[in-house]
Amino acid sequence: MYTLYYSPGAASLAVHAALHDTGAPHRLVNVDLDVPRTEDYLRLNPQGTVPTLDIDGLAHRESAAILMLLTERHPEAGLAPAPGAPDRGAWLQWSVALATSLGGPFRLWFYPQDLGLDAHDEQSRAPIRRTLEAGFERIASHLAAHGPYLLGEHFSTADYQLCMYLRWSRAMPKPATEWPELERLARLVTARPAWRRAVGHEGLRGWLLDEAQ
Ligand SMILES: N[C@@H](CCC(=O)N[C@@H](CS)C(=O)NCC(=O)O)C(=O)O
Repeated sequence: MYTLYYSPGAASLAVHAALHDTGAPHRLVNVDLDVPRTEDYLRLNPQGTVPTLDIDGLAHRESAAILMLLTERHPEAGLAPAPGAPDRGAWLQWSVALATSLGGPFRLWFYPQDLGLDAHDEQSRAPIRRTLEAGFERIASHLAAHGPYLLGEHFSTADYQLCMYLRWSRAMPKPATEWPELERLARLVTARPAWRRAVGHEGLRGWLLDEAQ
């Protein structure tokens, strides 16, 4: 049995959507990130972050790793190229690259305390913004040549990761949807029934979903 510890719209969203794709029964626990985590939760996840996916009593952390684990446990869901398939390496590469090149900077964007700051100012925000926009640019160029998904014609969990990060940029000075290839991918991914179910359960509104209907 799966239990997903999540917070609406957080790094748990990609995992939540993938869980719906697997069709596996799962329980959801909403972790309030505005208050200190409980001792019980810190035992599951010492960093106090979401997501945590409990699988039969064993806690798993890190959204990219959990997504990879789900693809391994549910090969029939078709969420990743099978081991040995030609584009398996590209899928592994994107899964890790997105977590580091977008996930890392986004963490600094939303958590200035990670940089020892109480709050961001223009000066502290500028290099993070440049890094994220350079990442969007690189990914958009890739999609222009090889899209519409990261692996071409085939959707994979890496697209869930990317879509989640693109969503996080929606209040940035230059949202990711200003890159047409990124907007196209976001529309494709947010139209998936599993994504829609996840955002519905999390009570999220807007961001392409309403516009796309
Ligand atoms: N690299 C981690 C990042 C997890 C993360 O930072 N989650 C945020 C929400 S998006 C969180 O739990 N923040 C609460 C906190 O740091 O106290 C992952 O992808 O799972």
